[in-house]
Amino acid sequence: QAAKVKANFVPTKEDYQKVYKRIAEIIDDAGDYDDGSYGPVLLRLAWHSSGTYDKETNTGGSNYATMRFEPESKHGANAGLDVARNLMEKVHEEFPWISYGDLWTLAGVAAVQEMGGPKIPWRPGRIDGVAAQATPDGRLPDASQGADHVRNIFYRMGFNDQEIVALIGAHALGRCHRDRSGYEGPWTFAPTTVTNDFYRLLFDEKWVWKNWDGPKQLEDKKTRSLMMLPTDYVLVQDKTFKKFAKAYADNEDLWRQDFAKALATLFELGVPTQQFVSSEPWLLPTVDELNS
Ligand code: CCH
Repeated sequence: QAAKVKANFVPTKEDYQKVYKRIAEIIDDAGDYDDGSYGPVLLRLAWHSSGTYDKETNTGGSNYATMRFEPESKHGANAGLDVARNLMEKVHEEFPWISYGDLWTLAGVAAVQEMGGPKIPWRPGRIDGVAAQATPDGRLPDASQGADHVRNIFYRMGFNDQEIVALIGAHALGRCHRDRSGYEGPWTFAPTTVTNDFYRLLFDEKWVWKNWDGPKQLEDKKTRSLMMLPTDYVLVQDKTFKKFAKAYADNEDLWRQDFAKALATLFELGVPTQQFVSSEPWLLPTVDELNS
């Protein structure tokens, strides 16, 4: 693969912007897939490639893109992310100089920004690693568990309670797939638009356990068309989590700011600072901004 990259080629910010633009086209070109956008599944790929980080051992995170290799690609939590990886493989064929860690996190940034979210500060510098750098199974959260588990997982990455609550608001986007996680359904009525609806619905709707043969999940009593995972529901059961969730339900701008900050941190987990090509992260323009 490296042979395809011209010797001495040093990509500029404009080159990364071209990759962003290509990703944005793919996000929109989803046809009948899910709700008509690849944005949510690309964001999930970026998160799962970063969320393996352990601050004690400084292992995992987005640096080496080890989800390319088995067994990490086969870890239960990553079921269905082959869809996102295959989409990004096509982009990589076109731009073979970009590392997979940069490509996947840039796709997460593009997904959020193109679906109407806040600007996510981002900069390149991740390098392709090898299978031996992959982390063991079990580093990503298990949706069937409670507040202690959620804290253990996210504290291990270095996040606090406020950041945990801000990050999980990403569940305004996308849906659960029976054949991937076992869970089923979307969290909001607008799963391809970045909103604080996840928090608003948590407070405004009455949530009841779904009566079915699948894993324990909640549904909204009124329409029975929306869902919450047990881990989502702890955000209104745990006192500290609830305080932040309420603040985000009441103030969308506050959430957008906190979400952008925490997501930028998440995407840089495990990347040695000296690897970044720029001392400050960039704010990349959206496709709409480029065209206007
Ligand atoms: Fe998530 N998430 N997530 N999640 N997630 C699922 C789907 C998405 C948990 C479990 C699940 C974050 C935190 C958590 C997205 C972004 C983020 C699914 C369904 C499960 C289960 C997968 C399927 O069936 O396809 C748990 C547990 C936690 C924390 O406790 C964080 C943090 C983020 C990003 C910042 C997105 C987006 C999706 C939708 C994917 C799609 O394909 O539509």
